[in-house]
Amino acid sequence: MRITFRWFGVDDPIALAHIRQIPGVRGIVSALYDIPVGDAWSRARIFRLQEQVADAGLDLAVIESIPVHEDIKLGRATRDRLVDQYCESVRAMGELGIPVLCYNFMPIFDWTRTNLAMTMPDGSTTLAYDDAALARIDLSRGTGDLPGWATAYDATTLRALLEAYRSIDEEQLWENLAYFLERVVPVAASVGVKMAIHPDDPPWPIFGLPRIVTNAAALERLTRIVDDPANGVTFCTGSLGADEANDLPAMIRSVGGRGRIHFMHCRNVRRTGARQFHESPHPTEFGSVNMLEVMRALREIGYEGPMRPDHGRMIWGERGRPGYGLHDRALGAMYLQGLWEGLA
Ligand code: DNO
Repeated sequence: MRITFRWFGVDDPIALAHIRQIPGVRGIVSALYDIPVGDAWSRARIFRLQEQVADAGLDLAVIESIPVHEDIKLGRATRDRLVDQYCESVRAMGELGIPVLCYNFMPIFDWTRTNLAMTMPDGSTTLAYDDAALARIDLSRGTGDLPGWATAYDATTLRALLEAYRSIDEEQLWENLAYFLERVVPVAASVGVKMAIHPDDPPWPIFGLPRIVTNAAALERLTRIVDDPANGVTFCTGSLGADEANDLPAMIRSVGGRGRIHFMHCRNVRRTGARQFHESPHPTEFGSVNMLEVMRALREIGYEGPMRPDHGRMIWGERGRPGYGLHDRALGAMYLQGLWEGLA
C-alpha cells in the first residue's frame, strides 16, 4: 500500500509543501478542475500538474476524477464523440505514466450530504446525511440549496436533466456504463492506466435517480462487464460502509482477490438510522466501519496500490473545503499507516 493525499490544485488552501510533511505521504491525488466536463485533457496540461507536484517532492499517483459527461450516462447520440474525448484524456495520462484513474458513474450528483458541518460533542464539525432531510431539499431552484459536491446547475438545466433521467432505469444505466467501459478500458489497458470506478455515495438512489455501484454484486458485475485487469474499482469504505448490508472485508477479499481494487479511499462513518449517517474520525471505535478488519483484508490480498485518507472533520479551528481540511486527514493518514505497520 502506498499512502496518498488528495490535493485540489493551486486553488487548494493546503500547500503541497505541507502535505509533504505528513510522514509517509509521497503520492498526490489530483485533477484538472477548470476543464469543462466532456472536453479532452491535453497532455501539456496534465504534464504541468505533474511537474507542480514533482517540484514539491511528491508524485502524481492518481487522477481523481475525469468526470463522465451526463450524455454518456444517458446514452445520448452525442456520446461517441464524448467517449472519444475521454479516451484521449486517458491516453494522455497513461503516456505521462500516471497509473490510476478514479471516476464515477452517478447520475447528475456526485457525493451528496445534507449537512456539511454537523457539530460533534468535541466541537469538531463533520459531514452528515439523512434521507428524510434530503427529501425536503427543493431542486426547483437548481442545485443552489444542495450542500455537497454537486456541479452547479441552474433550475432549467437541472429540470431538463432530471426529466431526461426519467427513462433511465438501473438496467439502462448499466448498459450505458457497459458501452463506456467497452470503449475506454481497452485504451486504458494499452497505455497502462487502471480504471477505478468510485462507488455511489450514498449507495442508494437519491432524488429518484438510479444508482448502481452500491454493493458486492455490483462490483462483481462491473468487473465482469469488461473482464480486464484495467477495469477495477476505487474501494471507498465510507461510501460502501453507509449500507450495513455491505460486508467490507468480504468484498475486499473477493473483488480485491481478483486484483481489481486499484485505489483505496479510507474513511469511517457512523450509521445512526435507516439511510442516515455522519462521518466520524478514521479509527474503528468512532464509526461503524471496522478499519482494522479492512486493513487486514487488504494485507491478505497483498494490496500494493494507492490509498488515501478520505474526508476528515474540521478540527483545531481549521476552515476550508468540507471534508478536505489538512489536520484530520493527516491524522487519518497516520492511523492507517499505523494499522498497516502493526499488521505486518
Ligand atoms: C468525495 C470523493 C468523490 C470522488 C468522485 C470520483 O469526496 O470521493 O467526489 O472524487 O466520486 O469520481
